[in-house]
Amino acid sequence: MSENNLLSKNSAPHSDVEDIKRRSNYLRGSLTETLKDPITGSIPEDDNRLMKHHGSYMQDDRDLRNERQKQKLEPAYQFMLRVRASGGVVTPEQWLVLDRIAQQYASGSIRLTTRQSIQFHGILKWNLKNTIRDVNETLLTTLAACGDVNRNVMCNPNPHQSDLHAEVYEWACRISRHLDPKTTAYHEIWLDGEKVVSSQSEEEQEPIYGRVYLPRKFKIGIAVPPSNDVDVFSQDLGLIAIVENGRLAGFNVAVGGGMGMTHGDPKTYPQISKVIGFCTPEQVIEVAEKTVTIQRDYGDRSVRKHARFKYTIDDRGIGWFTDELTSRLGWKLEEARPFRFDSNGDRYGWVKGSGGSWHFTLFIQNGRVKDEEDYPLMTGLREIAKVHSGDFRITPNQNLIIANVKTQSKKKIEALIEQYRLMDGVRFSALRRNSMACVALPTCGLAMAESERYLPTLLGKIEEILSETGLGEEEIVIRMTGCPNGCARPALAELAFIGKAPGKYNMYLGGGFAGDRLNKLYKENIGEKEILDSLRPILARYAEEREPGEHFGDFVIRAGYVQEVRDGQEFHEQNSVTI
Ligand code: SRM
Ligand code: SF4
Repeated sequence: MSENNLLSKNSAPHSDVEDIKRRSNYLRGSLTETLKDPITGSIPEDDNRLMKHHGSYMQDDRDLRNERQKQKLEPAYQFMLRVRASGGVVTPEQWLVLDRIAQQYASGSIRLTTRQSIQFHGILKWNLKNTIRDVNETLLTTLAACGDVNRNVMCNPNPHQSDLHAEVYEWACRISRHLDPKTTAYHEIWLDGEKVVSSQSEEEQEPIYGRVYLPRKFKIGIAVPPSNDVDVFSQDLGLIAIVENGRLAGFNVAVGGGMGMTHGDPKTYPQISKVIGFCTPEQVIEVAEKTVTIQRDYGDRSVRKHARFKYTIDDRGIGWFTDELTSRLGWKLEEARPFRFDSNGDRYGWVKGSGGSWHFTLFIQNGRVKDEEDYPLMTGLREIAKVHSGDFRITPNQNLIIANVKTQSKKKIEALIEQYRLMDGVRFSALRRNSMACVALPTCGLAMAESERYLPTLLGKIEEILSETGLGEEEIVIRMTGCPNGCARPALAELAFIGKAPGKYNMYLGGGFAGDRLNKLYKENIGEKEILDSLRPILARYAEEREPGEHFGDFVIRAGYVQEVRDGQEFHEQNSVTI
C-alpha cells in the first residue's frame, strides 16, 4: 500500500485533517514542544487533532465559558483522557491506580464509557504526561483510544458463559493488538522513549495504516448471543460469536454500522450493519485487517462527515464490498450461521459462572463513578478493589461487573456491597437500569443540550408515569445524547432523546429491544413538558393494549406511532403515520 494508491482512489481535495496527519511524521507533530509551552494551558489545533490518536482531547469547562470570557480570561482549558481496555477488563490493581489518578490529576471521578473504556476529565496540560505515564505503568494504554484508527474492541462480558467468554475475549485482544498503530511516537512523547530513526519505510512504521491512517475512526465489537450488549449492529465491523456443540465455531461478520448524523443533513444518518458471512476464529484477524484496509483505501478523505465506513459501503453497495473483501482475502466467507439476540442490556446482581465463580453486575448511572452523600460508590469500589482477587469488567452499557469472585470470598465482597450501599444501584427501576446517557455538558465541546446531568431527572418523571400506568417494572431501553453524534447509541433505543438546543430534544421511538432495529423521529425540538405530555398517552395505551411479551419498541410501530425503519437510508424519511 502506498500513499499514491490512496490519492488515486480519492481524487477530491483532502480535508485539512488529512494534511495534518500526513505532515505529522506518524502522529508526532509538534506535541513534545507544545506540551512544554508554559504560556497557555492549551495546545494548537493541529496538535489537538493528533493528540486524539494518543487518547486525549482538549476541552474547556463550558459551565465557566461565559464568565471567563467576561473576565477576558482564556477558557478553562483541560484535557479528557480515555484509557483503553479491550473488552473492558481491568484488574483490581489497575482499578486502584485509575482511582488514584482520578483524585490526583483529574476531576475526582472515573467515567465508564459506552465502549467499555475509562475516561478522566479535567486534566491540566501540565499533568498530562504524568497521568499517561501512570496509566502505562499499570499496563493499560491511551494510544488509539480516539483518532482515525481502530478503537477499543468491545466484547461481551457475559459471566454466564465464562469459558466461552474467555475465548472470545482473547480474540478481541488479539484483533485489537493486531490493529494497534505501530508508530513509536506515543512512547517518545509520553514515556520518554528513544526516537526511532526516520529512515524506516512507511511499511515498517505503519504496516496497516500507512502515513495518513484511516479516513475516520473505526469500531469493532464482538457479541455473544443471546446478548447483544455490544450493540453489534452499530459497529463498523461487528462479529457475532457462533457457538456450536458448546464450542466457538467462529463469527458471523457484519459490516457498515454507525450512529452519528448531523441534524438537518439527510446525507448523514445512523445505520445498522449487514451480516455478510461467517469465518472461523483463525480467520477473524485477517478478515478484520482486510476490512480496515478497504476502508483505508476507499473511505472519503475529503468530507469528514461522510468518511465513516457505513457511507463507503452504502455508496458502493454491499456486493462491491464482499467482492473486494474476497479478492483481498483470496478466499470467500462461508454463509452466515443462524443466531438470535434477546436484548442489548445488562443483567444485574449476582450470578454464578460456569467455572463456579460468582459475578456481581452493578448499575452505574451513566457510567459516572463518584461519591455522593448517600451513595459512596467510588469509595465502595476502592475498598472492594483492595480485597478482590478476580477482575472488574466494564459493560458496554456503562455498568461494572465485579467478576470472578471465588465462593470463599463472596461473603467478604457482599459485606462491602452492603456497607457501601452498592445494592441500591441494583434496585433502581427497570427503566433506569436500561438507560444510558452520553457525557455532554459541561465537558463535551459538541453538546447542544444536557445529557448525563439531565437524564436522571427526566427518568424520575417518566417513572411516575410508569407506576401510574402499572408499567413500573417494564424494561424499556431509553437513551439520551446531547447531540446527534450518537455516543450512547440512541438510534438503537426503544425510546430516545437527542439534544437540539439547551432544554430541547428530538424524541425517537421504535428501536428494537435487542438493538436490531433503528428508531424513528416522533417529535422534534421539544422540552420536558411536551416530552411527558407526549409519552403519557403512549405508555397508557401500551399498558392497555400490548400483547404478551410485546416490547415497547415493537408496540409503537404496531400501534402506528412511527414507521418501522429497516435501513438507515430510511431514517430521515417523513413519518407518514400520524397519531
Ligand atoms: Fe463519542 C465524539 C464521548 C462513544 C460517536 N464522543 C465524542 C467526543 C470525543 C466529543 C468531541 O469530539 O469533541 C466526546 C467526549 C465527551 C466528553 O467530554 O467526554 C465523546 N463517545 C463518547 C463517550 C465517552 C460517551 C459516553 O458517555 O460513554 C464514549 C466513549 C467510547 C470509548 O470509550 O471509546 C463515546 N461515540 C461513541 C459511540 C458509541 C460506540 O462507539 O459504541 C458513538 C456512535 C457509534 C459510531 O461511532 O458511529 C460515538 N463520538 C461520536 C461521534 C460521531 C461520529 C460520526 O460518525 O459522525 C463524534 C464526533 C466526531 O467524531 O466528530 C464523537
Ligand atoms: Fe458529546 Fe454529542 Fe457525544 Fe454526547 S453525543 S458526548 S454531546 S459528542
